[in-house]
Amino acid sequence: VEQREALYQQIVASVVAGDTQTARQLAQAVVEAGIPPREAIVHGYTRAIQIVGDRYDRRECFVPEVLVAAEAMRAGVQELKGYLEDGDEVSKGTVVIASIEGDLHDIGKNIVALMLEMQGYRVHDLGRDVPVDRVIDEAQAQQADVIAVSALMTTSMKNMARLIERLVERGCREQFTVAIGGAAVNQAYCERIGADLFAHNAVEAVRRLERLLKVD
Ligand code: B12
Repeated sequence: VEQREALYQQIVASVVAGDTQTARQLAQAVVEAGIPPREAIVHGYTRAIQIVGDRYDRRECFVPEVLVAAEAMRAGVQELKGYLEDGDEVSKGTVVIASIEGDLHDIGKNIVALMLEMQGYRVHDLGRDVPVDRVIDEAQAQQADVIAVSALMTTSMKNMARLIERLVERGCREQFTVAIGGAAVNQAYCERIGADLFAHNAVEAVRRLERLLKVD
């Protein structure tokens, strides 16, 4: 247990430092030590990016640091993904996720996608700047339970309202739980446009979704 915690701390340090090579090597160390990849992702890689995000919010670091940390996280997680056993676990539901039309920011969206995947959801990531109607097309094609969209700009957040409108116009609003997030939006906006869920961060997103889907 101590060995694991020590390894997690090394992972956190490597990601925070944006040291991609070490982050990748430590993923190999995880595999060799027989530690479940899922655990290392949650307690190492995603914990690290959370720390970097918090630092950014407190203005203790800048965009380049966030970007290299995200890259280091991606490298480590990529390495571990091959070892995730995708067996017996029943999916908790299918999520179609995207950065909304007009928005190229995807670091936060990627973290949310990763966390949901780690928690047992089937996640279809459509990428960034995804047209509203394409999001809906994919959600229908995948028979998704949840549509999750991210917006970091006041210009692109409007397309979340359009997404809801289009769902209503296309007669399929009731088929999906719509989750929104990203620094541009908040709970009040969520309620105003008639989305189902807002969360400040990826951990809260998972928790709230869990609660919401259970009630349904
Ligand atoms: C990094 C960054 C970039 C990078 C993006 C790289 C990438 N691959 O994503 C680059 C340099 C490319 C970039 C470009 C631009 N950017 Co920029 N960028 C940022 C910055 C500094 C950080 C964003 C970030 O990654 N944060 C870290 C992540 C982890 O946090 P997060 O995204 O909020 O995600 C968390 C939560 O919000 C939540 N969450 C996120 N998504 C979702 C989804 C769901 C469903 C849920 C439940 C939760 C959830 O969980 C996440 C994890 O905890 C912000 C500043 C800021 N305060 O946000 C500006 C910012 C968002 N950018 C801004 C702007 C203006 C731009 C540009 C237009 C700049 C330009 N003139 O070219 C372009 C935009 C191009 C476009 N069309 O999108 C403005 C937006 C202003 C506004 N209010 O509209 C900001 C706020 C900076 C500022 N203060 O002016 N940017």
